[in-house]
Amino acid sequence: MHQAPINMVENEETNAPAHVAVIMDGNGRWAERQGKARKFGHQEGMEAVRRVTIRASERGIKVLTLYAFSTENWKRPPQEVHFLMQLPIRFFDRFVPELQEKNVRVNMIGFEEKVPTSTRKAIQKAMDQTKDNDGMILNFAFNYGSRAEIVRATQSLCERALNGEISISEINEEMIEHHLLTQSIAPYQDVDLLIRSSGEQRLSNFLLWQNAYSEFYFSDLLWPDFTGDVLDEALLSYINRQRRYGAV
Ligand code: V07
Repeated sequence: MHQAPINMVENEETNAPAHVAVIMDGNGRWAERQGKARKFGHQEGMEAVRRVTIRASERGIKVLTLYAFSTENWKRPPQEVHFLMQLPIRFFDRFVPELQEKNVRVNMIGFEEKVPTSTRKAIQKAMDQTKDNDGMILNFAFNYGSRAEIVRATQSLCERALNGEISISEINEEMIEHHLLTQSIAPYQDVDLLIRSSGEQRLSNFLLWQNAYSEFYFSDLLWPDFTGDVLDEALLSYINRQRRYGAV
């Protein structure tokens, strides 16, 4: 079932999602199916990132969060981890001009500590270069893990309480939210639409707090086969669900 593309930018009444988050799954499997090494899947996955980023920005999405590397991915073979760590560098070498052209701002959420300096520098450079863009935020979840994020927020709040800056009974949802990594994409911390590719239907420690009220869209396509039109289908599905709620 293929639905016609939509143009939500021109229609402010459609309740388009502000924050779309994507778990980009299936790169390794895509490569294996073609009898190629996993890194070819990752490389093709990067092209899908480009396609989806452009379409999302054309659709007026405010934040597109992409789950690129989870804290669990360190368990993969060292050479694959090494290859994955190079991908942000390659990504920005190729796509920063296009991101500028589309007025996209780059952001990152994740734990930078273990990320190699060269990778960190490339990400920081891209963030600096695009900091004045006021279009869509392209937010990479890189070395991200949601439980670790919540642990860190808890530690910060406990520290503030011990220092007497806040009282324990004062801690509320807003205060916790303020200490999560997604504070950098305020006021769009909450995910509206979560997409996962390759037929898996799990959250995998991704934005646990922020997905509390999101709609889920699952696609059987492997991530390197994902296109702008598939994103449109997901957006349309989201809008139709919103319409149905609205009708009740
Ligand atoms: C990665 C390509 C897309 C599919 C998922 C796995 C492979 C882009 C990035 C990236 C990350 C941070 C950043 C800029 C770009 C990336 C990893 C893997 C680890 F600031 N694609 N991509 N990072 N793949």
